[in-house]
Amino acid sequence: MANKPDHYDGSDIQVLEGLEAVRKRPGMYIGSTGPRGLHHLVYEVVDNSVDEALAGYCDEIGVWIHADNAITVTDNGRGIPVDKHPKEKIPTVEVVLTILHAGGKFGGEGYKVSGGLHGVGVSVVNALSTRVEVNVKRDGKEYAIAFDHGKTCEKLHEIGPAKKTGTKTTFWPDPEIFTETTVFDYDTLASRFREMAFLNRGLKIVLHDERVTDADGNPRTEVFQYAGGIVDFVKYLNEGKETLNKPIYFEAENADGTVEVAMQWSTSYSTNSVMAFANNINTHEGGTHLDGFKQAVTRTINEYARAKGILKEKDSNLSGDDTREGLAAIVSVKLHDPQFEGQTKTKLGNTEIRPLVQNAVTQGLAEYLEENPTPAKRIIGKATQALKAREAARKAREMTRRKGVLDSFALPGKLADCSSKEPQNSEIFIVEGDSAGGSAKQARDRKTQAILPLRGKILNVERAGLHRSLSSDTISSLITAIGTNIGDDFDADQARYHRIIIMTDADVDGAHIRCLLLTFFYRYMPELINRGYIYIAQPPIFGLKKKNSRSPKIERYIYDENALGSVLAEYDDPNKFDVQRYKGLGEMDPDQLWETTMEPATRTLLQVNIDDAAEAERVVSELMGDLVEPRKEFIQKHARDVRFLDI
Ligand code: 0RA
Repeated sequence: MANKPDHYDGSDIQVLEGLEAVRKRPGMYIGSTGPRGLHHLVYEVVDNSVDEALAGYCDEIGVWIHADNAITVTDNGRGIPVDKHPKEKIPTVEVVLTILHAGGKFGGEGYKVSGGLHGVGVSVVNALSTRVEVNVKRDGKEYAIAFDHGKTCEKLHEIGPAKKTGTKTTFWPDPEIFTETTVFDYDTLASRFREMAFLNRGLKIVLHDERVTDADGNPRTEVFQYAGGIVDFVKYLNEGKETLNKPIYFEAENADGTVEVAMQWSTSYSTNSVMAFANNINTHEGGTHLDGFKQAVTRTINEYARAKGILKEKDSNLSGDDTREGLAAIVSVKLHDPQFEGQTKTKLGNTEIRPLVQNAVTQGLAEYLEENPTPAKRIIGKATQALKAREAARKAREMTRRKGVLDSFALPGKLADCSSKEPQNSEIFIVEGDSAGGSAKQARDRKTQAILPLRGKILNVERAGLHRSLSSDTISSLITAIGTNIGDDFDADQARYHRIIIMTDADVDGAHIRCLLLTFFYRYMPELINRGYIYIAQPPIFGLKKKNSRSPKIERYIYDENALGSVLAEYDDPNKFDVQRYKGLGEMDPDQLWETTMEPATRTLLQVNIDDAAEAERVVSELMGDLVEPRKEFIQKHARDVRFLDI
């Protein structure tokens, strides 16, 4: 971190307001009270330790998920100050935990590089927890303080001597706030810490899950630490892919901030593996740093290709998409006063950072290409191939358009459209198989629900590439039904439905088709995922029917594979039921399908999001990409639940 403040004590802490407001409107501070908001609590606490690490005072952070779903975060930093706060007249650690916005903002000196999505501080975690305990080791002593629903319940007191320094925070999220769930998801936390460790070279984060123990009773433990930083990040993104060059890395710094870039091309067709971060926050919506990066890559590659005569005078320029096909890249900037804009506040607005990124990339990439002619040739070859494929695909599209296939006036014949023409009120069920499609057509609310049955498997777009995918019947009917088009012509505002619901059987084939569909959306319509338009239907797995009853009535449906036992245990006499296992949607009659899966008032839908785009991208290609070994391995590992997006 630049400009380390040489003096810092309690008086620097800016005191703003109390915690009642946080409990009244938690969503304003942590985004939601759903699972995302719950996990933000952890990030908020960990971010403070990361800042301590980035300031150079801490090199290890520990996180424990306890069996009762409490979380402990430890670090070996300087310890939160315990001296009396000059204005508040209470220990600084108590100010930090009880007064909103009392973070360590160093009044413009240096920059707080992490700071959760909202950068709200640990007092928010305190406000939203039934209990928080903080232990501080400093000045040869260990101190403890505790809070109940945000209020100090045990004043700061000394509990013994201490040789080292550091901070330990334990919190119990309040189930009255997090009404949906207080259960932490290991994978969600692990991905975030992995990302943090990639973005901050050398930083060590150790995650322990005490809910899962081995034969000796040791909790599941994973260490995230990468000596290569973002270079290791792009290697990770490209795992299982055939790469064209060793990762390229460069960094630059000026008064506005720092930029680090790592990039590596592979033979993949993906153009959305470029990830941009600002102060460790994933800027999903892009911004000035990403714009600068893209411009620099496009220009530098075109200039090189022209200079070497690979692009002739008469040839048209390579487009940005051409130069980025198969590119995995991380652009990470750190700046003093990040301006986050956009719908989800994940778009960087600072204009001063654009030239810094642009110059660094132009210089770094041009130098790399000059000095490494062999991989340079492969990279240019890949881009020119992409250009040819793009032109071929455009011709194919024009042909099919002429034939009326991709024409929005000619909707696919198999589509049973809804009567509503308002996308906000319209949804489409993409249904596996004609027979389930038939049931769904009978069951649906024709006003708002459209049905598109898919026959058999859809083409694997990851392996096929755009050109071949477009000539597939299933893919083109999907594109036409949705209405957005793809590629250069893609326009999310043309989506004919704002809920696109994948409805497949609860078996391995169903899971496979779901994967293929998600790959398709991820590759060609990622904006629809970002907008939250893509969902997965949840058909029941079991039905309980009264024994010997002649009525086909199902007493109870069960949606969770693991819940059968516990549901049966709720009944005095579970033997009075026949348990039916639904292998396919086709086994339900239209009424049952409506009641269990389609009726908006009672169904559950899983919303697909790209929160963890890195993992999604990686797994999609591991599962679907060119190399056979990783795919086999993955399918063996995840044979039961082929679930790969954060849903
Ligand atoms: C401000 C000043 C000092 C330490 C910290 C903040 C600090 C905060 C957290 C939160 C979690 N872990 C932390 N570790 C340190 C120390 C100032 C000094 O020693 O002079």
